[in-house]
Amino acid sequence: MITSNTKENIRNFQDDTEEKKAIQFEDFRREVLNDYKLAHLSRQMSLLARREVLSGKAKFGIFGDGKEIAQIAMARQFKEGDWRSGYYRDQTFMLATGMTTPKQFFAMLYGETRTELNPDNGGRSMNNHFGSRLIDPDGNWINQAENKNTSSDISPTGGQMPRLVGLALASKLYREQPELNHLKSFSKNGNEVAFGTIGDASTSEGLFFETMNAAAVLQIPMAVSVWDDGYGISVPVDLQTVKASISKALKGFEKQKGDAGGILIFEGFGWDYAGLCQMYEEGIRKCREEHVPVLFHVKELTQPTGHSTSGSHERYKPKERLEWEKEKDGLLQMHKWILETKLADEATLNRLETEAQEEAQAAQKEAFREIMTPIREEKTQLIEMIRTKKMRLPFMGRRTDQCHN
Ligand SMILES: Cc1ncc(C[n+]2csc(CCOP(=O)(O)OP(=O)(O)O)c2C)c(N)n1
Ligand SMILES: [Mg+2]
Repeated sequence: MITSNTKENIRNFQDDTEEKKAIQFEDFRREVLNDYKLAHLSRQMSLLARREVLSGKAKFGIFGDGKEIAQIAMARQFKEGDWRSGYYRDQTFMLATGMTTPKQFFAMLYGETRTELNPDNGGRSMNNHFGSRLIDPDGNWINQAENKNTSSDISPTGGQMPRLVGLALASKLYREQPELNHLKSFSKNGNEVAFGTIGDASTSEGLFFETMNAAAVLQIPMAVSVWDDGYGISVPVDLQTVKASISKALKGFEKQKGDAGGILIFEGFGWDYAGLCQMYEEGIRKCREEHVPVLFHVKELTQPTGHSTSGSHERYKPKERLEWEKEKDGLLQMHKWILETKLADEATLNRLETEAQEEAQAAQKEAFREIMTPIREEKTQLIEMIRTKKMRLPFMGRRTDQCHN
């Protein structure tokens, strides 16, 4: 089985037997190309969804474009029993872990209220606000140890943080308290990790610091990723975070040799697929096995379509920054890396991009058809009622065919 440790894998191929090497390489190549296609699928979903909002078919949209590669690397370490508490940028992670589908993403965008079509929030929250169902239709707990779980996103940024302490502390208690051993559907001996995500600007909130401090003291399996795209809407990071870097700001929290408390701090670049895969593998292994909290500071992320459908980042980002963002786009960088490492040729990558685009379009069309079908049926019924004058008008208390004018 190929692990996500991509740099190591490339090195290991050199020491193995020819046959094993060929099988391993093929598996590895397939995984990388699947990730590449998924990144493009998610990007196409963001682009299409923005168009849907701007053309009036949905009210508002906030998406995960620019954060695809890092989320795929994080998702590789997310296992059954784990929990996420994150925010509206995480669509790629949700797709990569199988916790949502492209069609559900569009159903959420359109505000679909039927939970079978929009299980994440049933139209009760904004788009890209995810959530797992925890109770089955009979009111029983769904087995959390066998499922991948996400707590419900909320719109106040930073609000997802404190609950991570509870989720991660639960795993510590399940591991340490024998009297909790029988609760098999909630934990597998406390081997779960609570994955958190937060934007660079939102780390300025008190909730973030309280969460990091509590986890550092309690030594619980909590892994927080900061998606650092250098902005909180129009506010650049140097006006928001001391030293313009949350990993520098948290240096005093860092666990040193011999320290009882503290967190591990990792830094990675949002466009470096291989480096991110390696970073998450190492960090999550320590977090899961040793119950030490981890901070992943993912820097140099981009935001190709801007903060949300309510604005245009071209109006506040300098020209140089916009150009830099194009160059550092994770999808473009991954494309270059695949060609450089000769994992695939240009034609293969182009084919995957086309397939991704077609899948996004099909999902969008189907979700729109599903939300519109009952609305159109109701409209037809209403027209029919008016036409046959059988409608009771509430303000008249009479049927339309009893009205004189
Ligand atoms: C408590 C709170 N304050 C303000 C807002 C409005 N708001 C929504 S997103 C956002 C910026 C967040 O920036 P960042 O944390 O860097 O995340 P990004 O969107 O860049 O990924 C703000 C200020 C909010 N939703 N909640
Ligand atoms: Mg930001």
